[in-house]
Amino acid sequence: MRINQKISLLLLSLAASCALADLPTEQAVLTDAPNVPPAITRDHAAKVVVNLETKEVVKRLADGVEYTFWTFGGSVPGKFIRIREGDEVEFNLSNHPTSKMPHNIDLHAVTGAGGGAASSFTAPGHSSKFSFTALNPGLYVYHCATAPVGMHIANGMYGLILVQPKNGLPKVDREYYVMQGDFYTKGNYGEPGLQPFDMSKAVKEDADYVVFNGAVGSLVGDNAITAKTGETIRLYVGNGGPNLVSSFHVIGEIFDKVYVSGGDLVNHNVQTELIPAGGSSIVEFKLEVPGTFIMVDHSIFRAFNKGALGMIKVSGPENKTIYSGKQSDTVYLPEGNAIQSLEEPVKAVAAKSLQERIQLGQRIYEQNCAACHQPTGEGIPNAFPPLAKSDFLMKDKLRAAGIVINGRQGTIVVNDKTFVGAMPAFQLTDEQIANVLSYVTNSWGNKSDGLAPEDVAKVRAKPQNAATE
Ligand code: HEC
Ligand SMILES: [Cu+2]
Repeated sequence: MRINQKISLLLLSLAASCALADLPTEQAVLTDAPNVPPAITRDHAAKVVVNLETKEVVKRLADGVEYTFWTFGGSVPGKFIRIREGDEVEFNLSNHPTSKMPHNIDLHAVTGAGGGAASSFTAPGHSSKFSFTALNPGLYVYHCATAPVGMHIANGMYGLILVQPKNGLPKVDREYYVMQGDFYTKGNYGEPGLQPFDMSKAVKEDADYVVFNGAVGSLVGDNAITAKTGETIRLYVGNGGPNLVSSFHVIGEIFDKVYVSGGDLVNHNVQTELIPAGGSSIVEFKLEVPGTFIMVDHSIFRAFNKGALGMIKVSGPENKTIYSGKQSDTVYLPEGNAIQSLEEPVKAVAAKSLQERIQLGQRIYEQNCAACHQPTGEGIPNAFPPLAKSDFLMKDKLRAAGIVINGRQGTIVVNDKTFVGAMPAFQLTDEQIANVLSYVTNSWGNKSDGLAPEDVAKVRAKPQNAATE
């Protein structure tokens, strides 16, 4: 290299760094969900260096189910980045040498073509550098934008960057990072093993999993986020998609304050916040009472059947005025003293065999008895006696028919356990009672030759025989 070339290169690099020269430099603190970097307290802009690594990793998607996630920083969602409005960000994206794919990053916080995508395109084992100035405050999604874009996002390549407003955000007691995403696997929900990505399900938007923070149960049980009564918490909520919009809701709480779409429009008293794919929201609420508060996507099958369920465990003293808890549970018997079956009496088809009786009896059981004695016949300790392997039931089936016809209250001993309660009388036909008792005396380990309607008719003729023992 000739000497004048060297000098001109030196001048060039001096000119390039000149704009940043008067700003102090600092390293960005990055965190994994559900943690959020500490609030930025400085009152001036800085040059902030962000080092982020893309990495392809096999991790748990659900119990027994693994998935090859493509990540920003080793987990889904990607690292939370926190900067301040006006900061100049030097962004270094490194793609781990073991990656099979090139990756890049499109930060929605960037003003500039592609949000950084073209400038950050990085092959495995390479690093790219670009810079931007954070002009707009707000909570922004970032994601990979390498073709096929949908596939990179579907594999988990998204995260949040908070551009803290110049004047900061009001102080709260705790901040957490929650990000929803939908996943598409060859096997259906829960099918075990290492599940490959399913492109055709993704195109059809037919998600097998909809989860918070990259896996079913990542915010449940011991992994729940926590707080104490009297505290105010702030959730930075993002939605990576790739396809589905989130109806974000916390059961038993109301968002006192919402920064709509992660911007500076503040809404109050919100039950469910709509978070678009590639969008965000900041929600805040004070915790007045203890308990476990469930976070869901209120497109509710996603919560209970696809994984979009998390928990906030709040400890502290009760406040019975704000929420009493259950105050009583009494027997409710409208219109006289017997339960009118909602089912039409079976008139036409009478069961012919014990097998048919058991079959018909099952539906009667589920509609009339299961609420107390439980679908499994096990009852509830100290409240409802078991029918499964009940010595009391199996000793005398006719007595049981009397209990269904007339009800029963007082003390009863079943399998050496004492129960004190009341069972209402049922307005069921002889046929229905014969069927339901044929079912319960032939289920869950019980065995008998069942009851016929004539047996029940005989008991009915002698109404008070089973009311008390
Ligand atoms: C509202 C709750 C409730 C419902 C509904 C109910 N039971 Fe009961 N059942 C009880 C209680 C409570 C007792 C114990 C009563 C006592 O303490 O004397 C009992 C006792 C019994 C017993 C005797 C105890 C045993 O475990 O063997 C039988 C048999 C029985 N129920 C069958 C039925 C059948 C069949 C139905 C549906 C037609 C039914 N019950 C619906 C609450 C209920
Ligand atoms: Cu990518």
